Amino acid sequence: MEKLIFPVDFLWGSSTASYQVEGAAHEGGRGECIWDTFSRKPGAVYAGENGNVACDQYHRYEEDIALMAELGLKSYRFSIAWPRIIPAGKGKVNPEGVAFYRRLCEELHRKGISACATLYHWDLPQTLEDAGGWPDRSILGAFEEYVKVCYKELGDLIDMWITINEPLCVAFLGHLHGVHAPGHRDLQKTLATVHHVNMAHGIAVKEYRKTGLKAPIGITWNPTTPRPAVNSDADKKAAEIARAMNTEIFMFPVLGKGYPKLLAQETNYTVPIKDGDLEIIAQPIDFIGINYYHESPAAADEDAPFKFSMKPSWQETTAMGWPITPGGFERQLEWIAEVSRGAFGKAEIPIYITENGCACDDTVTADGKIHDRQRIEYLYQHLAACANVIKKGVPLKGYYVWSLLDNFEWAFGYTKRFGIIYVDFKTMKRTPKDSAYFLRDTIAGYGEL
Ligand code: IFM
Repeated sequence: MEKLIFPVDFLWGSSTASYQVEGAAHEGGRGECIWDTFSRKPGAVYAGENGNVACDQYHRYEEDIALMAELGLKSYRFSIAWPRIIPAGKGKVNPEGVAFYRRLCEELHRKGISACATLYHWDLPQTLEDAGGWPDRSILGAFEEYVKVCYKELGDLIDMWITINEPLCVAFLGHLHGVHAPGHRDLQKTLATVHHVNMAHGIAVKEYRKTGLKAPIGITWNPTTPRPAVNSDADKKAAEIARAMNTEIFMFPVLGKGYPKLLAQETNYTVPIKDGDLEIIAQPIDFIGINYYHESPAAADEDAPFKFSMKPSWQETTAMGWPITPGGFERQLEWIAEVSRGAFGKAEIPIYITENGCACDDTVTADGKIHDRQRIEYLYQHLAACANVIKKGVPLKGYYVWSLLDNFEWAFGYTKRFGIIYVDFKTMKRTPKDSAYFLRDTIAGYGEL
């Protein structure tokens, strides 16, 4: 198959998130977060598992960074745990938490790896949830306080900032479907969360610009851009509603286009906006982060709350049951380049893939290795999609694989392995899978199957 070719300055990285890898949940002065509470709820997480130990990166970050360096990775995307920095959500800053992230970044820099920090990847301090959480507008004051502390304490060490990871999951999985913390099933709370997460992003960027720090700042979305199941007007409309409801509702206000009209027209749903909010949300950003895993077909469905539902696909699936759809990745990236072109008066907004990868049923074979051929093929196909869209003019500047390590996959606990590095959760031994070496070779310019 054709060799993968990327621009010389293409940024290669790997991604993780605090609750999924750090562990040390009750160490270093960290406060409780909503995932600590949610994972104690019977039936919420597979086998009652939790992130108490996870990959123990809190103690093993040097080993993890050494592995990144061996693979030629140039950037590490991690998230800052709000309850490690401000354990009670508001008020007292925890110096031990700050010191941990400073040590992490310093070690990354020593190994020539840049630090890409996500400010919020779902571990909300429990005290703030108790005060109303994301559906309550008072969260915005607390978030502002938290991000200012991060900029002040870590600003000299962070090379790239991401405000929020996947607002869609925060709002819909956590507040409508109840499958993520805090586990609500409430439409009004969901719509309020949509708006407050968008506002939190805008506030984070606005405050960042006041600091004079120069590292780029952006947001990470996981856009749903489905294809219509059937080539009919009804299914084409369903695909548009799905995109409006799951993607444009987050992306368009940030890009200065306001909330998608289709939302109110087709569903009668609105978000709780106050005067001036849209201006706050639409702060100029320096890049767009995209997390892509798969594309599904959408069909009209009068019985569904938003009048669409997702239909089965024919493609081979990963261990998550997600179809492997690199074609959808290309379509999505072209669409994002198109809708973001000209935003904030800029000709184009750089795009980074901040997550892409797949879960496989990996096993260690007798030779001590992990021959994850399906992941290699998945990565090859999705990287080929990236290379193709770059040729077509999409301003794609980098790619972070999800994930560096097998880790705590939220409600699935430790049953879904997304890492390019295998983690034995009993011994914490790390073993690079074949896919890690495939990625190393691709970074070095030898990406071929
Ligand atoms: O593990 C998650 C991550 O936290 C957010 N994006 C999707 C990944 C795989 O489900």
